[in-house]
Amino acid sequence: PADDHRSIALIGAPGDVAAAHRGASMGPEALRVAGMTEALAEIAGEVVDWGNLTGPSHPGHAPVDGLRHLPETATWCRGVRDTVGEALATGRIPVLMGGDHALSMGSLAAASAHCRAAGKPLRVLWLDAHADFNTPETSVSGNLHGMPVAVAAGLGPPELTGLSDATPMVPAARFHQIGVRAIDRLEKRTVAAHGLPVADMREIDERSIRPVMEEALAHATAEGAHLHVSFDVDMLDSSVAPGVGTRVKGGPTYREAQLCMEMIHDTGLLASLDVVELNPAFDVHNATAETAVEMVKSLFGERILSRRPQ
Ligand code: B3U
Ligand code: MN
Ligand code: MN
Repeated sequence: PADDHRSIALIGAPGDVAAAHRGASMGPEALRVAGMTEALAEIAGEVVDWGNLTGPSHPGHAPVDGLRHLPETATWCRGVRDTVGEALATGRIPVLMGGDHALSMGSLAAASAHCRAAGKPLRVLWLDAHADFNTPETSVSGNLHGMPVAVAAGLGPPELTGLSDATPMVPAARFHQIGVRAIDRLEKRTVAAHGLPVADMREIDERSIRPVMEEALAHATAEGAHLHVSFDVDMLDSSVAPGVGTRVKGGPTYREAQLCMEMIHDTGLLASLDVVELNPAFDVHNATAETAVEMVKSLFGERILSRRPQ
């Protein structure tokens, strides 16, 4: 299955209303400048760039009831949900280029609706330095890009949990998080209370990346699931990926992250993808965007050398 060439829809979502720092809105263009379209065309076959969605710009408001820019975030997410849904309905692999990570609530709403209609199990691989499992009660910042996993799991304001007809759109147990090393104090309690499957950096240090990834992917493989990958670029060690709003030390190296991507490709199950939180305002000569494109190439099957199945 690893070699079937499904057509890809590239979807730009230049929204940064849910992030701590402005600038993720420049992400889609920086990824295009770094060669995203050409790379996918070369490796994966047919790619159509659907251009950019539009939505509210960053209002610069303070949080209201523990949430900053809730109506603006919901507007962006509805646009993402509908467009990602259209790509899935027409048999394409949607590649969402953010934008901040709150936009993934839109792609998860779409993936979950698609899977329910098709009777397919959904698994989500969340590659991130953060667990993004805050709620208005636990968040220190009020920023919604720290909350998308909680919202998908049914925790959060109805304006967002209601993006999907089904609540929760994705139960906590159907996530696998890789690379996590920054969780807020109260957020940790929610992660534990809901049994969110997190492979934190200590686990990766102790066991190494390959067995951790094998375990995370085993469930999806056993089920023949629709695998949604949500790639927050800040998952990468901050020395490799400075161009993000919240840099965190101690993440996977370039090679460890490449192995993650290669192993995901080998399952043949990748069915939808987010590339989010790239912030060109913090980048150095677009190097983080280029690194993100190199990761996406491996996700879609680029190999150093071809090899026999292991
Ligand atoms: N957990 C913090 C920081 C954060 C989460 N996601 C990002 N930063 N990119 C928060 O604000 O919720
Ligand atoms: Mn994130
Ligand atoms: Mn993050």
